[in-house]
Amino acid sequence: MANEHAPSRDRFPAPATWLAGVSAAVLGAGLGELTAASVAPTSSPFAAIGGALIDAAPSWAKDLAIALFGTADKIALLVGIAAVMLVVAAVAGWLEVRRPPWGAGIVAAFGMVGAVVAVLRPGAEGLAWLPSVVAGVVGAATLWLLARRLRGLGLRRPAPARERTAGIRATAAARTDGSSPDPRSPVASPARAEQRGLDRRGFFVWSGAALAAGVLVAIASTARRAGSAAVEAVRGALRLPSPTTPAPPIPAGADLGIPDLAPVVTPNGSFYRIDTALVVPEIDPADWSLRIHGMVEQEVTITWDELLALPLAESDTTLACVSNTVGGLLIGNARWLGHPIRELLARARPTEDADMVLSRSIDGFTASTPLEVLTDDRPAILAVGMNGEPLPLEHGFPVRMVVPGLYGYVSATKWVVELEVTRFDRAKAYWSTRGWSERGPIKLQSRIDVPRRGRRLPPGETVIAGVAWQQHVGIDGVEVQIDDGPWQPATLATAISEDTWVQWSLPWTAESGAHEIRCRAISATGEVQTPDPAPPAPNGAQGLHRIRIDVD
Ligand SMILES: Nc1nc2c(c(=O)[nH]1)N[C@H]1C(S)=C(S)[C@@H](COP(=O)(O)O)O[C@H]1N2
Ligand SMILES: [Mo]
Repeated sequence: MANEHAPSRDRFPAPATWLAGVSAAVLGAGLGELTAASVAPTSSPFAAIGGALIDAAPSWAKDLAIALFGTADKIALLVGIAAVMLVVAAVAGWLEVRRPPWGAGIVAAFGMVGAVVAVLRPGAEGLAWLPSVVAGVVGAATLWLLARRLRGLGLRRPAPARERTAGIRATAAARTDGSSPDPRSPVASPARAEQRGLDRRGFFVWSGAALAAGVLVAIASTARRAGSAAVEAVRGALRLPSPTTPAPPIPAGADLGIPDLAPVVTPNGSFYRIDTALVVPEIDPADWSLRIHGMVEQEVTITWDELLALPLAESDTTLACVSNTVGGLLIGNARWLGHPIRELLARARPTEDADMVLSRSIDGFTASTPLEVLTDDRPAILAVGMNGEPLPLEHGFPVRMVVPGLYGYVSATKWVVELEVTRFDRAKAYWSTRGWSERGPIKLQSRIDVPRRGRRLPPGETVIAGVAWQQHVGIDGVEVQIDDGPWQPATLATAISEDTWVQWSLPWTAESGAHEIRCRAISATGEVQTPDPAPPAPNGAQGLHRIRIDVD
């Protein structure tokens, strides 16, 4: 190497220290993921810290994440955490070389914080602390070794005496064979130089190996998790009983079959998913039970087998997320199979003064649903089936709530394990403590799906079409306005029920030029959708959906 005999001060490239930090952290994180995959799936260092961040995030941050990344918000969060981790790791590497043992200390401290956070997560496994401890210990030890190698290369800037003494003391205390010469002494002989070249290569080989091993182990453990999804296998083998009360077939005229128009029944694979769970809870139905307690005369606990033995009814209900913006896609319609919550509450006999049911999922999420909504005649159910199959894992397997008329955050608890009968003035649900309205009836809304926004159209005969909804109220009409023209009534498709959205369409002779199209719904009670815009927080977006279209 050309500069082998140059003064040593510049031979110590900062990137080498960063590499030491990053390699050590990646190896630690990889082994942490492996440990998690083996003993505590929801407690990987990433999942624990990410989950805590999601819970700690203010609601504007949640809005922003959903606005920016939609249903990819969780991936964005994990990428963000990884990026921060890499920066911290690089800094730790730099520190460990210059001020041992601060760098290794930082890595170890990160692991310990991860362990504490993991243990405190709702639904944490017994060994929740282990993956983060493994990550911290492996990361710190690896960094200590790599940094010692780097320092051993004598590549350090000549340090002020005080710091140097401290460094020597730390190294001396750590070294086991006192025989090796102080490697930081200035190098003069060619043999020594050659030796240093080897050492330097050794450093890069070891760092690279740690980095590669960490990445490989992380990938392998993710694959292992997916491959070992025992609950997915249980779900696959499951045959749900046929409904005691089947729903009538979807009416022939319910789906207009227009390309690009949302199908009236949303396939499970394209059903929107919104929740706070970084790792989807895996509940074996055999271990599932639901406890109804609180302001009741009789506590009730029901197991999976008991639930399946009860009468199961099919119902069509459109779920909508309160974070859905005007024109947004966080809404879907499915045929659910389940048992009325009303019946189970009747067994528990809520006391006179109760007015709310706080449902809780296995991962600690809660929703506050008015007691009256769960006891009136609507199909508010404990659902086990979705579009003819057991609930997909990410939609709440094995049991979730489905309640027509309310946004999901106050009604649609997935992986539900507890119903606490209580009062609105005594308990607050997950999103209500974060600034969202404690009650969330769905607002009257409509959306234009066709023509697709931003698409160029040839002039001539075409069709405008979309969906409209106000669950448990129903839709009586949709009107469309093109540019400054009059509001024209669209034709409604046959509604499945008042609990579902309905498709609508209007023929249109498109003329060349730019056009703006707006729509508004009219509810079964005669309410006309308001043009006054409002953002999703705190109780649902409102305003008119409008699209701009260029006709050639
Ligand atoms: N356990 C749990 N259930 C939950 C949530 C959650 O974060 N955790 N989110 C709710 C919200 S905000 C919505 S909109 C619906 C979405 O249901 P889906 O993902 O099946 O579409 O689930 C609800 N149930
Ligand atoms: Mo939601």
